[in-house]
Amino acid sequence: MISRRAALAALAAIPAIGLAETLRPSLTNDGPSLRALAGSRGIAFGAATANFELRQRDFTFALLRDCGIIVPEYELKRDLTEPVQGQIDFSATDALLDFARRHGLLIRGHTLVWYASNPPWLEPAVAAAPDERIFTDYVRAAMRHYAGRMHSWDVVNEAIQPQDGRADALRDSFWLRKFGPSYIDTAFLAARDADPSALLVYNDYGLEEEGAIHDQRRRAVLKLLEGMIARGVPVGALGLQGHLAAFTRKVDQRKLEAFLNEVRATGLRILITEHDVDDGGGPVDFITRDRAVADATRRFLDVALDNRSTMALLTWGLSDRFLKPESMREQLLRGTPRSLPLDAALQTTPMRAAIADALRNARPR
Ligand code: 9MR
Repeated sequence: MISRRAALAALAAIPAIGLAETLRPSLTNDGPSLRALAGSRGIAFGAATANFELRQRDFTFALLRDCGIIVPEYELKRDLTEPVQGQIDFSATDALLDFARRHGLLIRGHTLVWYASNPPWLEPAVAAAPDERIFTDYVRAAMRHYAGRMHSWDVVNEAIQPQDGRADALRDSFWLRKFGPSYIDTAFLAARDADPSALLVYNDYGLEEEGAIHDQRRRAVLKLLEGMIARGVPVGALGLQGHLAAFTRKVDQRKLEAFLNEVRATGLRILITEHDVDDGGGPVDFITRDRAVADATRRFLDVALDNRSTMALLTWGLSDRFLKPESMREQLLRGTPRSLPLDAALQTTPMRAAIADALRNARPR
């Protein structure tokens, strides 16, 4: 048996490997980083993240390799920033901003006025509010706190929902019920007041799919944006979330292209803000799933990055490591979902290769 002393001596004889080496995810044959590829085309590439993810050093290493921009996945939503009315706390996003500053990354703000992820006190407070200050004060507080430091802001999120049955397809949210359609303009005007140089974004989903409801979504979003521009409301960009599904839904390339051309014609910029691909409904075998996920990304980005108004691409998370399966049965059958550029072990996926190809094919802007 080898003595403890001999074992320690043998260990000591192993050449020291730098910390960075041991933490480095496998990079063999993956080519340039997505950040560099995107940058060479005048596009910012990045991902949503959270403070707890950045405490895992191997993940942080991978993020710093591929990302030039980050966005808080949930730490800048009102349920977390103002759990008690009047006590606003931006410290979680401050920490992300500090991380971004130290590493030379850009950071986006997500999101100010949304129907979801609000503290329980907000909805009754809105119903009882004498005026719009219940959201304009919040918008101003956030925008002033980060004035000059955010790449862009999702001011209003997901205000369209054709299923709610209104002629203008606006979502029947508690904001709309209290203040009427003008709450959207009011939020953008308050945002510009607080930080006149910020790029203000209207962010929504379901704009790339095939099907009648998605035709309605595209029409309604376009009408909303055109109306805002005509009224002098300072919207600067459309945020195209880009949540796709590999097996259950399909990108309509022709309609997406026509829609984005119309958005470009208004003079607005386009940001792909939350791209990921749901691999639900597919087979258990992950090679087939990975291929379908990458195909969906390719079909989407071939069109979305071809539009020269598209200036950023963010995925909704960088690694599958932090995704939760929908149920225990899913977990047992299929393991972790495979939806993002890096898998749970931080190995690159075919989706990352599809993103790299799409960036390579994009014309410089
Ligand atoms: O990914 C986000 C999840 O962690 C949060 O629990 C959830 C509610 O705040 O929001 C998710 O992100 C959503 C985003 O903010 C807006 N578009 C849809 C996203 C995915 O559901």
